[in-house]
Amino acid sequence: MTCPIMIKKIQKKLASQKLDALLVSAPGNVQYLSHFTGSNKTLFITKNKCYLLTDSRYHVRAKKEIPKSLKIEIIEIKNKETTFQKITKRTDIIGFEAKDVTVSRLKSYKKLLKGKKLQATENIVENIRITKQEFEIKRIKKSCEILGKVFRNLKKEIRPGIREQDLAWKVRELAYREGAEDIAFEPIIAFGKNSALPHHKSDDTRLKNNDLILIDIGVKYQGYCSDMTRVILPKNPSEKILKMYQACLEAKEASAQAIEPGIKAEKIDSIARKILKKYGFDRYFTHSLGHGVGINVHEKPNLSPVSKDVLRENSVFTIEPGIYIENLGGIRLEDTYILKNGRVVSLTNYS
Ligand SMILES: [Mn+2]
Repeated sequence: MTCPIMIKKIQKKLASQKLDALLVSAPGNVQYLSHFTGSNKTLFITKNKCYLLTDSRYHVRAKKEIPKSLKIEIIEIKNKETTFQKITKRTDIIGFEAKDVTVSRLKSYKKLLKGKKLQATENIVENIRITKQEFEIKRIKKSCEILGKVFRNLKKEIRPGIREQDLAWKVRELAYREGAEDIAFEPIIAFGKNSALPHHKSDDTRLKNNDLILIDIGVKYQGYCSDMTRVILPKNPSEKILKMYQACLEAKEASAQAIEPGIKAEKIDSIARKILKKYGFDRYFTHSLGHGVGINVHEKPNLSPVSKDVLRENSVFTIEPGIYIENLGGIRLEDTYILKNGRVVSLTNYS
């Protein structure tokens, strides 16, 4: 389960980016490399060493969670100046994660690392995370399995008059009951016209008889997320809603089928967009086709028109075409997929 090889991969990247060390601060990246789940954590990786910096609240927990085999030296910060002086002794050019470091943190890094050259980096760890390891795949599969159970039980709760927020709360309850450690994000439960907002905030809207129901939910299991969206159509849906559903389904299936290892994510996005265009709905598809899923519910690869990412063997990602028409309603169909043995398999295959 442990993987010193991942830290070695980062150390190799240091050389190619002309860095002596990298400060990893994005919580998902630190968790990925160290398995430490506490909230105060920074990794400092040099060409041959790796330190985890945390404070007195987390020191013991870090020792418990970080496998010895990773050879990460855990340092409890008592005095920032002396700690940073000690670990950066043999380094001159130090990379930091530009997408994570705030202006004020950069200011403090500059003060702490006086005399060193600080270099902005992007996606060093994120790009490695695109290819999932076996233990990660197991956890994601389990997370998706729990999500299926949550969805099945949630359907039993649906009845006229229930409020969106009642169902959203039920998702939490069912997730815990089925063995998830948490939900992966605030459940999106949208009735009727509310579904035209891609990320509607579940409110006190009550379910009426001929409402469609959009349910976008995800859970977390041992640190790993799942993500799925279903639309439950009313008994007598309008022609237009049926056509929207059909278009999303076709876009989702065609884009999933086109995936193979090494394909550009941007190309998959364009396949879905072309199908929606055929139906005349392309201008109502206002977000990306999908995103990677792992420690974060949104991570690389990004399946969008401007993405530079590539889908690889053992990538896990969503495909979620949507059509949103104000004052009418919205359809989004989403599954979490894995690219395994050259084939795309849905991990959330629940009807
Ligand atoms: Mn999603």
